[in-house]
Parts: sequence; C-alpha cells; structure tokens
Amino acid sequence: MPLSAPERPPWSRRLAFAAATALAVGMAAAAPAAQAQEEEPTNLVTNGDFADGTTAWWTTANLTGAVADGEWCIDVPGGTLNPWDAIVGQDGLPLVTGESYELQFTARASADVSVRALVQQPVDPWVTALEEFPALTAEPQSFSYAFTAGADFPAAQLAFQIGRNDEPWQFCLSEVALLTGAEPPVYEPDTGPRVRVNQVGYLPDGPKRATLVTEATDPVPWQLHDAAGTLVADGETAVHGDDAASGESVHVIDFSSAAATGEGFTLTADGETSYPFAIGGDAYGAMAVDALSFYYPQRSGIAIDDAIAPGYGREAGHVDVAPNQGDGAVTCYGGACDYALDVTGGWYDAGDHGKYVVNGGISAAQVMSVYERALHAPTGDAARYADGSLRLPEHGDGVPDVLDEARWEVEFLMSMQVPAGEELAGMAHHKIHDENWTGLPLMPADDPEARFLEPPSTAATLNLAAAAAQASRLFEPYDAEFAAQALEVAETAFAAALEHPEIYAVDRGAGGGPYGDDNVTDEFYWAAAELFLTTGEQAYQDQVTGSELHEGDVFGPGGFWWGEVAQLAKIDLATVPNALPDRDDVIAQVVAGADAYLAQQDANPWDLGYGASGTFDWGSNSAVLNRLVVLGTGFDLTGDAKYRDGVLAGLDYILGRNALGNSYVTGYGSHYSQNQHSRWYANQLDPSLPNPPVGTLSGGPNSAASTWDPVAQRWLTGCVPQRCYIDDIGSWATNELTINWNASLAQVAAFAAEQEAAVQGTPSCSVEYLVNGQWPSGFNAQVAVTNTGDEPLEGVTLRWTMPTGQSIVHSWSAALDQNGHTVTATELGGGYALKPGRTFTFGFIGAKDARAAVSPATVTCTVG
Ligand code: 9MR
Repeated sequence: MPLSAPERPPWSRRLAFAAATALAVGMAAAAPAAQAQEEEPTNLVTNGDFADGTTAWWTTANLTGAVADGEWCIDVPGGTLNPWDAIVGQDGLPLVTGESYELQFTARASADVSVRALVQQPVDPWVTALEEFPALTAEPQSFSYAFTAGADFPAAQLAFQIGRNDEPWQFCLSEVALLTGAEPPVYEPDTGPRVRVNQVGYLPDGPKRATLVTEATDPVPWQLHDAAGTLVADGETAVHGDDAASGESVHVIDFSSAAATGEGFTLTADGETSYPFAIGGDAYGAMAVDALSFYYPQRSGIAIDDAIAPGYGREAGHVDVAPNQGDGAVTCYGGACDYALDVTGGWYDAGDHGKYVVNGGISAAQVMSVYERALHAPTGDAARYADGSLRLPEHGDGVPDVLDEARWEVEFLMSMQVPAGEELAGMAHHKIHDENWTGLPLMPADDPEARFLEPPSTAATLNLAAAAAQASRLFEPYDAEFAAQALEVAETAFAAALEHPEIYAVDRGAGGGPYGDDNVTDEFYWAAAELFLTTGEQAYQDQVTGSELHEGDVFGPGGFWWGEVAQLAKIDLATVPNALPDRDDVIAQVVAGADAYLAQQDANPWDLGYGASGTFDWGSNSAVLNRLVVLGTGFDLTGDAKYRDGVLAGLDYILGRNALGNSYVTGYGSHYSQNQHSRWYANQLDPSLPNPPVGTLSGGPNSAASTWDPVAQRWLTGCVPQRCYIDDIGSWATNELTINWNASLAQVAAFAAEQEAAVQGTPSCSVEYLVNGQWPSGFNAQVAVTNTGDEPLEGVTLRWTMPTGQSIVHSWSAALDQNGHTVTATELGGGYALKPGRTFTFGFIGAKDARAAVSPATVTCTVG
C-alpha cells in the first residue's frame, strides 16, 4: 500500500546518504537518484523497523537475538563454514519482471565482517534478484542497493547470510526496507581518460596506436610527451566514426614513428591526457613470468609457501584433512564405479575448487607450448623459462620451471584415467568436483563438500592423450621415466577413445561447471597430432591425414578454446619438427588463418580482431589472446613482421585500449581488474584475503545475457559488447580467472617478451641445414651459414632444436653443445669473423631412433 507523505518513513530522508555509503563500500556504480521519491514507493518488508519485535522475520536455529530501540542484535556462533550456515530473513516479497527495487538497511557488527545480502527465490535453485556483500564495521552504516527484477518472484526471500566466521560475533540490523518504484541501477564505470592507450607499454620498433573517444568529426591534433613533459612527437588523428562493439565514436592515433624510449609517456588529444605508458623496457618479460607464476597458488594438494608466493601462503587444499573430504580416494558419483582414485594435485580450474580434465588438458598444453615455441621459434628463448625462472618450489631440479608447473597438472590428468581391468579402462573421467556449489569466500582447505568423479568422456580422454603426449616429448631430456609413463597413458587413452568415440559428458547441474562437448572430431585430430609429433608413428600420421579437419579451414571467427582444439593441432604440426608429408600445406593453412585474423584486426579502431559477429562470449579475453597466438605463429613461420606487429597491437586491447579504459591483467596498467571471481583471492569480500596475484587475466566482456550471473544482470542490462564487464567478485560470467585463460595470456606475453628482446634486430646471416643421409640409428647433417650483409660478423653462434630421440654424436669445423633439446654451435670457421658474402660450413653425425631425421624449422643466428 502506498504511504502518504506524513507517514513517510525515515529511509526516504536518508537516500542521499545511503547512495554515498554504497559508493564508499566499493559499489561500481552509483545508487539511484533521489527522484525515485516522486512516486511514492511501497515498502514490501513487514516490520522493517522492528517496532513489533521480530514479527515476520525468521532465523536459522543456531541464532538468538533481542530487539532494543528499533535494532535487532543477533549473536552469531563461530566455527561455521558457509555463509548460509547462519541466516536471518523474511519471506513473501512479491517482485515483478522489469520493475526496479531498492533494498535499504542499516547494519553494524562487533567484528569487521562481510555478510551476504540476498533477494532471491526461497527454494532451490535459489534464483537471485540481488546479491551483495556489505562489509560491516562497529559503526552503523546505511546500505542501499537498487536492482531490476529479471523474472517474476511471486514470494521472494530477503536473506542476510551471516555464517562463515571462526569467532562468534554480533550482527545488528535496523531500518530495513525493500522499496518499489526505484530508479533502475545505472552502470557508470570509471573509464578514465578518453585517450585510450596500452597502459603497460609499446615496443620501440613496434606499432604504437591509441584510440580517442570523441564526437569530433574532423581530425584533431595529438601530442606525445615524455615523463618530463617534453613534446616528443605530434600529429593528427584519423577519424573512424561510430564503432558498434564499443558504442563509441572514435579516432585512431598512430604514433608508431616515435623513436623515444622510457617510462611515463602520455598522449594528449581533444583536451584529454592518457594514462602513462612506457616505450621499451621489459614489461612483457615480467608479465610472462607473472602469468606463468599464477599457477603455483592455483595448485591443489600442496601447501602454498608464502616465501615463494608472498601474500598467497595457505594450507594445502583437498589432501584429506577435515573438513576437506578429498581427493585421496575419490569414488564415482552415485556409486557408478566400484573403485576410488587418488586424484590429489592439479590446478583448481578457476574461482571454484573443481578440476576438469577437458579444461586442464588445454591449459597444460598451452603452458607447455610457451616452452615448446621458445625451443623452436626463431625469436624463441627457452632460457627465459629455465630452472629458477618462475615463482614455484621446484627450483634446483634442473628442469625448466615452466615444465615443472605443467607437470603438476599433467600428473593430475593422468590420475583421472580409468584403471586397467575396469569397464572403460583407459578413458578419463570428465571431472572431479564438489557435490554442491559452495559460497565465497572459501579457502581450498576449508571446503567441506564431498567430492566425486564424474563419468568418463571421450573429450576428456582425448585431452588427456594430447597433453600427456606433448609432455612426453618435452620431458624426455629431463626425466625419461616420466616421459615413457606419459606416453603410455596417452597411447592407452587414444586407443580407449577410438573404442568409445561417442561418450559425451552429461552434467548433473550441481557443484561444478559442465564443460560439455558433443563434437570431438577436433579432439581426435589434436590428440592424433600430438601422438604423431611425439612418436612419428604411421598409425597416428594416418589418423591425422585421415581426419576431416586435416584439409579444412579451422581458423574461423570462434578461434580456439577448450571446446574447439583443432587449431592447436595445426599450430604444432606446423612448428614442431616432424616429417608429415604434407606439412607445407598445414603451414600454409596456419598462415592463411593468421592472414584472416590480421585482416579483421586491421579494420578495427582498437586493433581488436575479435567480436565482429556482435557477440562477446564468456572468456572473450582468452579468445582475443588465442587469435594473437595464431598471429604469432604466422610470424614464427614466415618471419613477416606484419604478424608480429599484429600480436603487439592486439595486446593493446587487453591492456587498456578499450571501451572501459581497463587493463584486464591484475597489476598491469593504471586501472586494472583486481576483483576476479575466486573463493580464495576474495579481498572484496574479506579484507584479510588477498586480491588475485599480479599477472591474473580476467575473463572479460560477455555480452551473452542468457549466461549472466546476478551481478551482471543487475548492472549490465542493455550493455554494448565491449562494456559488458564489471570488476566485481560476484560476476563469474564476466570476471572470473581460469587456468585456460591465463595460459593464453602466458603464450602472448611470452611472445611479446621475446620480441622485446629481439629489438636489436637479427644479424644478416642465412643458414642452410641439410640432412645428407640417414640410417636406422643415425644420420649426418651439414650446416652452412652465409653473411648476407655488408659488415663482417664476429662470433657467429647458431642455435636449433633436436626433436625427441635425436642427439649429437660427433661434429667437425664447429663446437656443438647439446642441452636438452637445444643445440648451440660456436667456433664456426675456427672462430674467425665471417666476411660479407662468405660461407662457413660444418657438419655432424647424429644418433636417432626409428623416426626420420628432418631439418629444423628454424636455425637462429646471433653474433658477438
Ligand atoms: O569457460 C567456460 C565457458 O566457456 C562456459 O560458457 C561457462 C558455462 O558453462 O563455463 C566456463 O567455465 C567455468 C566452469 O564451468 C567452472 N569453473 C569456472 C569456469 C570459468 O567461468
């Protein structure tokens, strides 16, 4: 019933204050304006001022309280695990689709705690209309949250979930109202200066572009200043006009010709000055290390050492210490099998505690590919990922750190295989996760849920086969026993998948993500390719060449992701040394894919190749980065700088040159994502917990409204794709962190880092590598290096990689040193300078296994 003016309750006078409070507690958008009062609101809450004691309110049985002076104070016991282990609430609040409401209350607490305030369906599946996490203090604070109901709720529930604290505390509530007729919430993110730049930095010899948001229809002048304020370059913008995906009218600023280097440059145009950025430096080297060091505190089954990952130390998760119930002997859900598996270890998938083989496989593969690219690409530098390079505990074992990290996951994936003798032996269980979804925050060691193996699937089995096969060839120089074990698992898995080619994951809809995939043609192709690359065997080659994907174009607009993995096969067949008869065709397909992606990117005013369809999917940032992986491969295969420049310009979007002026990598840039959805980096909900580690990628804009979480529903309705993002821990659909997305970042940051290091340019030498002859156990090769420039080359060094199973036996006319896969040739021509136009030739005898010896895709030449 509408209230008349004299009866208007105190909340209406508090609106302005309430709005300010909401901002102060970290709301990303302004609360509704006071005009809401023009139409008299109805308060749906009964007895919100507690004048009638606790009439109409209820609590869980573990709570007691008392009302005094219009305030209800409740004693909350300590030692509960979940927010919903202690609740106060009121039922029967009718909400209508599309109507906007405002929840108001005043609360204080005897300790600094965050509680969970919900307006929701009162029964499973508890559809939420509003979910907020007010942070309470000893002082009473007034909170105000506007929201629009996304569905009809005939009798919604208002609930304050106040469990999850170790110590007992007191919760005091007063002046509660749920008002109709509110102004719809408005999303007003801080987009910073209208001159949008890569907030991290540009390479001195790379493309340097920015995007200006402006209504101007003619070109406007721009100026580039250094940190001291000195003008170092200027010019005029190029008018682009309206851009649908960002909803902005934009110009492009191209300052590529600026030659200055240093920190703290700014761009000024149209009366706006950009955030500062660097030109040159080693930002991408650091980013690659950070993106790869993200995985250690994401590990399950091991205590995280705070000395190694400062600020992130915690107890081991899921090692069978109560209240954890796993993962040492996990059985199948619903008693579907009569065995239990030890599946401790691996990486938690994301912000949840689930471990999913499909996503684990692609993540481990992309992490391993950081290393494998560094082995084979002309600008690759495997030393960057050597033992001691990352923040993880396995220093001093002589194994490249990046492989140590990948092994943590690969061993878990291997443990998910159905044991010999069982039905479906050799297949991989699709996933292992909690029986029910848990709330936030929740440390891994505190997860009380039972955990189960979900049924095996063909997709998971092939992901296991691909990742284990890749691990086998990369580990062979370091741990032959593990390499052999991984290969055996991979071969067994592939055989099992051939036997059971159509077992698709069925999701039971609780406790973990689905990762369903009903088309496994691409997984078969990828697994066969990895097994062929590792073994060289004809049977796998036949699987590769017999796949319908072998001739086809797999470089469509969707790119590659956990559900579409054929591109991974093509990239590896093109770049990892092998004797596939039509390998040149595969190389041409990859380069054509890079051309298509580059053309889309070049046409875009943000250098964003993704999203031409008008939709940004869940995890769009990873899709953007995976396209850049393809461009980078184009560069590795052709040496054509346009692909390299495409990767560098493409990174701009991720690092702040976008509609929101936001860098999606924690710790990088002036304005970056830092509240990614996670149960243990939950600083937004509990100030004693950290934000995600530096180098964590956010999932990014997601314009598919049907997939949205309550926070996205509340703030993003009607958004244009580039702006369908909110840096709020509750927004798993736009702002989660995951092991697969960070792998995309690691690959691209590593590529950029290696370009940073290559800015000195490559010396003018050309190399020819010829396998002169071979026999079952060996081969001989001749290598010729020619000075194609005008200056003598001093101290020429060549470097290439030997595939698994090959090694140097004896060389002449050069000193050859083999370390793992990498061969380095020095003292060429007796160590004399190589004069212009002259050639040094040397040779060697190599040992090999049954696989053919082939020339490496690239031989790197350095001097000095
Ligand atoms: O990354 C996944 C995305 O492609 C799907 O559309 C989405 C919904 O099924 O799930 C995403 O994966 C989530 C997984 O199911 C559970 N862990 C967190 C993942 C990232 O949000």
